[in-house]
Amino acid sequence: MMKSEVLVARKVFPPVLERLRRHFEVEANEADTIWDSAELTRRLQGKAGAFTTGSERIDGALLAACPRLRAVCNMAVGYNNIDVDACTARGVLVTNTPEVLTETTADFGFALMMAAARRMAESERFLRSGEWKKWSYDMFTGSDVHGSTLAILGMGRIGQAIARRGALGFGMKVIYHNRARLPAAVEAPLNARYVERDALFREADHLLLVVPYSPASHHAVGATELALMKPTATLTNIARGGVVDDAALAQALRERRIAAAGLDVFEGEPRVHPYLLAVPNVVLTPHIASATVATRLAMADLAADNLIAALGCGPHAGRPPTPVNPGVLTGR
Ligand code: 8YV
Repeated sequence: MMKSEVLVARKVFPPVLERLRRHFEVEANEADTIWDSAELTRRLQGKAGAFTTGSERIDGALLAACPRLRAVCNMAVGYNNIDVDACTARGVLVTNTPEVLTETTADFGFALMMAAARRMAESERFLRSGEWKKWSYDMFTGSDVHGSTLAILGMGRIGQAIARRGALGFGMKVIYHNRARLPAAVEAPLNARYVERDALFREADHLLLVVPYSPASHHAVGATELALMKPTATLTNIARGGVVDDAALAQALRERRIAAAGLDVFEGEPRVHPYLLAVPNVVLTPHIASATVATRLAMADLAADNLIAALGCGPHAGRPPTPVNPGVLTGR
């Protein structure tokens, strides 16, 4: 039987690529170049499947120009880089990588929040630059994490994993806001309290953003929300750039209207707003919340499993483990 052709749009772990090669004719991006949409469209000609990451944009125009495409398997839990409705309309299956990154990403979100609260990046820069001449009583005093109020916007899998760390490990009071209130059985072990949106910003000592990006969450945190926050509060974003208005945040940080921020994602990344680069009270990391070797491998393996099954190969042929638009499968 002729093997289907697939495109692996970014460099991945060699064993994952080898596994895909057992089932498909694979065009791989060994140079790990970021292709623009024209180049991506050109490379996808004749391909039945695509292994993508958050860096590739799959929209209606691309789909129209790639009529043989049947599956887009994203190596990410978020899929705001993909127009899912356009895919569904064309019978293209979309898959993502939930679960496998939950705990790793929660670890990082918590670490970033702690780094912001305890001014770790700012104080390290001070030490490295040779400015540390003496101890002083108020040098890099921050705000406590233990016993404080942890506010979570977006109480999905990762939000709940962060809440567990805060409630069970650090004695934090957990409040959250979500599209829908969680069942009491989920709230109870965390002592988590559902609050209205404004109350979340007002009551937060440490606010963590874990909402998926969509037009509804665009600039969910802007000047208005920042104005509600305590001057001692921190804000940590491990969700997506665009959930926060980065210019408004930089201004609030500069004017110390909130104490500090931890940011792993940015509007228009890998570009970072120059104002954010200029303020001291922010910890900046390059979208690495899921970046442990084990988790990235699990994500790549799951994306590969999805692609193999979506294109009718392997032991789970026709039953990819984590479809985003499973309705497409029933139509096949
Ligand atoms: C990825 C992420 O590193 O899973 C997600 O949604 O944001 C990260 O884990 C990134 O999207 C690369 O695909």
